[in-house]
Amino acid sequence: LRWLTAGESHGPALVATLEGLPAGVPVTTALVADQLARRRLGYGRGARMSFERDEVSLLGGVRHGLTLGSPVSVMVANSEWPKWEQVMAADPVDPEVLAGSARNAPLTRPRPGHADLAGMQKYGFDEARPVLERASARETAARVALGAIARSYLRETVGVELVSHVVELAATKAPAGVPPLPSDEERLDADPVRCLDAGASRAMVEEIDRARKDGDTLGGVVEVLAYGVPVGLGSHVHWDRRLDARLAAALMGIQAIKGVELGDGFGLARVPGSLAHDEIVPTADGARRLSGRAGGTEGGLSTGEPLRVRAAMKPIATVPRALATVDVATGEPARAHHQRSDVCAVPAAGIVAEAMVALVLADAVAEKFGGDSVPEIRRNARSYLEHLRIR
Ligand code: EPS
Repeated sequence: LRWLTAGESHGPALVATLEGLPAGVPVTTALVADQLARRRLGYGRGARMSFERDEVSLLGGVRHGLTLGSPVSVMVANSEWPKWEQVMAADPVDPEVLAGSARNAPLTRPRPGHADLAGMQKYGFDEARPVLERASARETAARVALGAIARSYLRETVGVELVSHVVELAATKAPAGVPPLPSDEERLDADPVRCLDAGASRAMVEEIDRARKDGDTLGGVVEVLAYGVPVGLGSHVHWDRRLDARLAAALMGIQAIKGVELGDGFGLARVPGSLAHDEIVPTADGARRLSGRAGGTEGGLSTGEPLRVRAAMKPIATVPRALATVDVATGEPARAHHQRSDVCAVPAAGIVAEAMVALVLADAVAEKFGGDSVPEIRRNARSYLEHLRIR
């Protein structure tokens, strides 16, 4: 599979294209819109989430609710566009009109932690607008749209189901327990911070309230689980074919993600080998692991056990209590620009992480089982699993 997104935060729309899907994957506007609505959930988002709508159109590759095998193209329109029509116009705009626009005021005080400064330096801009428009996490709407399609592909072909939850928010940690199942999705989405532990959820909401009052922002950790992943996705034979490496790159590619763990991740570095690995036992269903510390991959291959990955999001860089910076117009010390921001987008990051994991798994399934139609991929997957030499 190949996929690309384009579009700026305050442009007319985001667009995304996914190429390499077989024919016969169920895809509808509602299926994509449902996932986009999930991404807007979560306590701590800013004003924009409440008044902006994601308007989805499927532009190609789908007919009567099923993919055709041709590239699938999705557009997510910004209902905010009319306010930005001049500032973000693709074609030249009368400089006098722009000069009179408060929205177009040059952003010369780059935010620490954002792409602003390095982006201006690299691309030769004298203000941050041309950088922040694309660096913005608004772009994750396009990925979630593609992730919705990847999820449908995974469900139809090999029966993989995904779920995510928030495991840490700032200093609050949900107690370690049994990880959620896909059937918990509704309950998770109904929780303000997408955390199943009621006590931890309350404490997380309190943290967000406190940060809002203090003019601050918060990060956290999300976990994505995938159930039904067949053994043998990815490979040990080359670094860039390792499934864990591909997952890590995909998750690290989400705005504001600063760390990724597979399974117990960094925790495994702190315990002896006898406590770090998942012991294997024979069962009536074949060889099974007694625990899930590895997170469902060994040597870069999926093991057939549930996949478990975590991503750590830093606090949002648009801090209301603005941080020290340099005004690039004057070279003088200044406070970073700030208009409005989310206090915390960790619950939304879980939905984006699900989408990225779905895209990586869909790609690995397409590579392993080939096929141009859903029935062909199903046959290929069934045949592989029925003929495994070792169960
Ligand atoms: C974002 C900043 C905010 C968020 C935006 C991402 O936008 P604005 O600066 O216009 O208030 O609302 O997120 C979305 C619009 C979205 O759909 O997720 C940022 O700086 O990344």
